[in-house]
Amino acid sequence: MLSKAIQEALNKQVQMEAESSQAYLAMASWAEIQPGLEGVTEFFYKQSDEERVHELKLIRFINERGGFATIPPLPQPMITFQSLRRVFEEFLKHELQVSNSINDLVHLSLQEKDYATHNFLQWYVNEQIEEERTARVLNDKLELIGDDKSGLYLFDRDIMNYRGPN
Ligand code: OFO
Repeated sequence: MLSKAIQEALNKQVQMEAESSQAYLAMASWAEIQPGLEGVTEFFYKQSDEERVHELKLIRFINERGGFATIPPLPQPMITFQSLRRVFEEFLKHELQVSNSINDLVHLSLQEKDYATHNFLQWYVNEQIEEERTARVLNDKLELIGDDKSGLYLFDRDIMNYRGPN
């Protein structure tokens, strides 16, 4: 059985994952109407889908453990961006927030001696290592590329195959 504090914190995480999914959906939609960003578009549609999977996983866990997962209302995410750089800066910023939130949850699960939740959260801990790394690498690449058009062309072409250095 989940404690009240854990249930509340897990539900907050449901909201965060749903907001991530919305934020990346907005990035995908913005990229889709820019010329030549087909790769970036697909990348963010896929990121958005993954965040929804993260959300669902939490919902199922909360309910399976005798809690009640509450589906949250969502604010509108950022929908327009001054540049591709800005999109990826936001992506990294967002993932860092998610990591912080997961870390707080892990901390709480230990405080509450909820080892099942602690165990469940390890999947998210590992996922965040990957996501943060991806976001950092892509930001570094964009910084190197600057305004170089052929660099941006290759960035867009390669991003769909980018899975991180593992
Ligand atoms: Fe990338 O945020 Fe979910 O876990």
